[in-house]
Amino acid sequence: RAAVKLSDYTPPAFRVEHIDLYFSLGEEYTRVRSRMRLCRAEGTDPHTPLHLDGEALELEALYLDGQALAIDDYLLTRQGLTIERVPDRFELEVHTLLRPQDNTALSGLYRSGGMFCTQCEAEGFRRITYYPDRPDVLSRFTTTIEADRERYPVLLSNGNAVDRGESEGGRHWVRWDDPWPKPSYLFALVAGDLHCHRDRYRTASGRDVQLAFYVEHANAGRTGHAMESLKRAMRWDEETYGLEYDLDIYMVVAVGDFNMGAMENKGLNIFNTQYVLASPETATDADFEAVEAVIGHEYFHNYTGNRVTCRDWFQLSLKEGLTVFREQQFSEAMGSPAVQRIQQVRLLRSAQFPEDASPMAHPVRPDAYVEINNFYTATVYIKGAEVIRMYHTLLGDGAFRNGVRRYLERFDGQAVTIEDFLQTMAETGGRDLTQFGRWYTQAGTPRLRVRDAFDADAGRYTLRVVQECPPTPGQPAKQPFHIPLAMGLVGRDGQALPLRLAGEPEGQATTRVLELTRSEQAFVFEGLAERPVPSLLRGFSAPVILDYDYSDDDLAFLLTHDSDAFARWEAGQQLAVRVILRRVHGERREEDLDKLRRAFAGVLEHPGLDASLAAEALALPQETYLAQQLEQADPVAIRAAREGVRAELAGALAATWRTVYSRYRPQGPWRLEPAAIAGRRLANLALGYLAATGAAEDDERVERQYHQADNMTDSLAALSLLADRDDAAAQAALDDFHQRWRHVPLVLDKWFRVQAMSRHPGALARVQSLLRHPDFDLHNPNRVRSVIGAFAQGNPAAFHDSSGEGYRLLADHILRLDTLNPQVAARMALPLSKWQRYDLPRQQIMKTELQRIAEAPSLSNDVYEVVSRSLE
Ligand code: HT7
Ligand code: ZN
Repeated sequence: RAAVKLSDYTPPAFRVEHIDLYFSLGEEYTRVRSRMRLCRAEGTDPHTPLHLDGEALELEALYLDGQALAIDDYLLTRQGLTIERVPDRFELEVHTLLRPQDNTALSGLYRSGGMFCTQCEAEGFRRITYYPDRPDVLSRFTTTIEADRERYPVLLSNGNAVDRGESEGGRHWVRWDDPWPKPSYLFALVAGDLHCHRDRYRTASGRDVQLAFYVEHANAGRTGHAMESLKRAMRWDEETYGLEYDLDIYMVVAVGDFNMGAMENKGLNIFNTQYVLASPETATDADFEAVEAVIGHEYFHNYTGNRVTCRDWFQLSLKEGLTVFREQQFSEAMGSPAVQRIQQVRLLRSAQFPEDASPMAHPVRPDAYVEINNFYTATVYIKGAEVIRMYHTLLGDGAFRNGVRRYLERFDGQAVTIEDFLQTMAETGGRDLTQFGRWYTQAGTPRLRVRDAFDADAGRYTLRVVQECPPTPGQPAKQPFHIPLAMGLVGRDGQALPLRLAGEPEGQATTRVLELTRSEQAFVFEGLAERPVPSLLRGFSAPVILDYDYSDDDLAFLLTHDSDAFARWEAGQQLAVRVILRRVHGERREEDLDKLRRAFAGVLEHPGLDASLAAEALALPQETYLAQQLEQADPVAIRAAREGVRAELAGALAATWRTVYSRYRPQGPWRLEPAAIAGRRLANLALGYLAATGAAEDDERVERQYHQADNMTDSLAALSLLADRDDAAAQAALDDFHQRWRHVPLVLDKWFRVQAMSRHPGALARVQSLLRHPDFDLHNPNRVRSVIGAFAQGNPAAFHDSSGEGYRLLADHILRLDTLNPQVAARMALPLSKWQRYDLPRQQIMKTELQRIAEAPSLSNDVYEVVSRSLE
C-alpha cells in the first residue's frame, strides 16, 4: 500500500480564502453544503488541476461559480475529487450526504450517545466534505448548523455564535463565525441536548472570557474540577509564557465515544468524558490529576498547534512534543515536580522505550507513513516532549521561554516545520543546534556506557562516556547525538561535592550538565579528596539508557543521600530491578532481601518523609520495565519473581506496613489536597504489600477498605487487590461494584480494567468471559481499552500465557474491531509488534497471529501498516 513520504512534500496548489458550511442534521442522513472561495497559490502552474480530499462521502451536487458541474467535468475516486480545469479564483459549492449514525470509525461526523460530534484530526474533515484536507491550508470558517430543536437544543461550532433562528418542522439553527484562520483538522461541530456548566475568566489584560463545559445531563455536577483546572491552565500560560486566550468563549464538550483523550479544536475542544468528569465517588486521585493535565494540554495547544500549526503531518511532534512538555511543566507547577518527573519517566520507559526497540520504531519526525493515525505515538508525543525538555536544559529557562515566545510571534498564523522551531531556539539561545537536530531524525534509544577512574594522588576523578544507539528499521548506523547529561558527585559522607572540571576555576556547583556530542568523551574532575559516588542522569536529563556499574551498596547509598530526588528514586528502582532479575535467573542470594528491606525501611524512617515520593520509591519496578532489561523475556517468570519479592517484603516489613497504613490513611471525609492525596497513595501502597502477607487480618483489611471507602481512590485500590484473589469475599466485592456502578460508563470501565489486569492465574479465562459480558461493547473505545488494552498491555503474564491463547484472543478481536474502528484496532495490535522481546516459542506464536491478521481480507490501512511493519 502506498506510503506518504516527507521527501514528496509540495506546497498546496490552491488556497481556501473562506469556507461557509451548512449542516442539516438528521436521524437518517445529514446534508452538508460547503461554499468555498478558492484561489490558485502564487507561483503554481495555471494548468494544475484542483484536487480535493474526500472519503466515504456521497456527492450530491457540485457548482463552480454557480454553474452545476456534470459528471464528466470532474473525476471522483475513493480518495477524492479532481477538477481538471479551474480558473485562478473561483467559488466552489459542494453538497454531500453523510450517515453519521453508521460512522463507527469515530472520525469525521459521528454520533455519541444522543449527540452529534466531530473528530477531524488528522484526516477526518475529508469524511465531511471534499476539501484540501491538509494542515498547511488555513481558511476562515463560518458554520451554520440546523437540527431538530427538541433533540438538539445545543448547536456548537468554532468561534463565536453570530446568529440564530427557527426553521420549519420544529427545527432551529445557529451560525458560528471563527475569526482565526485554521486548518480543517481544527474544525468542530457538536449538537445535542446538553447540560452546560458556565463560568468566566478574566485575562491578564482584563478581557472577560466565557467558559462553558457541555456534558450529557446525567453527568451534570461532575465538571467542577475540569473548570478549575482550565482556569489554572489559563493563568499559568499567561504567567509562564505571556500567552492570553484569544477568543471570547472557550467551550469544552465531553463525549463518551472518542478514539483518543481529547481534541484541541479552535474554541471548541472535544474531550473523552474520561478527561472531563471527576467527582470523588467516581474518579480516583489519578483521574483528577489526569483531568487537570489533559485540560491543560488542550488549552496550551491554542498557541502551540492552533495559532502556529504544522506544515504537514510529519511535523506532528512540533505541536505535540512541545505541548506535552508545556503540559508537564504545568503539572510540575501544580504538584510535586519530583513526583511528576518520576511518573513521566516511568511512562517513557514503559511506553516509548519498547516502541523504540520494536519494528514500529520511528524518529520523532517520521519520514514515511501509510496511515497517519498510526503516528500519534509515544515517540512523537513523549519522546518529542523529552526533546523539548533537552532544549530547556541546554538553553536554560529564560532563553527557552524567550525562544518559544519568539517562535510563536514569528510564525503566528502559519503552518511550519520542526526546522523552523529549532532555528528559532538556536538563534534565541545563541547555540548551534545542528547536531541536536538528530534527535528528530534518528530513531532508537541511545545507551550511555559510563566508566570511571579515580587517581587518589592527584585527587582526579575521570568519567568516560561512550554513546551508542542500536539499529532501527531503515537506520542501521547512527551518528552521535547531542546529549545533556546532568550529574553530580556524592562524597562518602553523603555530602554533594563541588564539581570542577580540569582547567576550571574553583566553583560551588554541585549539579552540572555535561554535553555529550562525540561517540566517546572523557570528563576529568579535580580537587577530590576521595573517590566519589557519581550521580548520573539527574532529573533524567535525556531519554537514554544509562549503563554504569554501581554496586548494590552504591545504589543503597544514593537512595539515602543523593540530593536529586529523581536520582534517589532511580537508585532504589535499580536496586529492586537487580534483586528481582536475580530471582528470574534462579539466583537467590540471602542478603538480597535484607538489602531491599533495609533500603525500604530507610525511606520510611527518613525524617523529612514526603509521602508521595516515598510511595514512588517503595513501588516495585513495573513488569514491562523488568522485561526490557532482558534480551528475551519470560513474562510469567518475571511476574513470579516480582510477586515473590513483594510477598517477602510484605512479610519482612509487615508491622511497618501496618503502621504506615494506619498512620497515613487520611482521617475524615475525602479531600483533594496534596497531603491527603499523598496519604492515600502511601497507605494504598502499604495495603498492596499487606495483601501479600497471607495473614487473615490483612485480607480483612482490604475487604474493610473496599466496603468503607467514601471515595473511588480507596475503593478501587482495594478492589484491584481483591481482583487478584478468587475467594467469596473478592467475588462479592466485584459483584457489588458492578451492581453499584453499572450505569456509569467510566466507572464500569474500571470494573473491567481491574479484572483484565488481575494477577490471579485465572485472569486469561476471566478476560475471555469479560469479552462476552453484556456490558462489553466493541463500539466504545474506552471499553475496548479497559478490557483488551488493559489485558494486552497491563497484564503481561496473562497476555503472554505460554499457550498462546492471549495472542489468539487479541488477534480475533483486532480482526473484529477492524471492521468497526480501524484506528483503535491498529492500536490494539501494538503489543504483538514487540514479539522480538520474548522467548522463541512465544515469538513464533506472536508472529503466527500477526500473519493471520495480515492475511485477512479487506484489512484497513491502519492495521495493515502495524502488522506488516511488525513482520518486516
Ligand atoms: N491533537 C489531538 C489528536 C487527536 C487525534 C488524532 C487521531 C485520531 C483521533 C484523535 N483525537 C485527538 C490530541 C492531542 O494531542 O491533544
Ligand atoms: Zn496534543
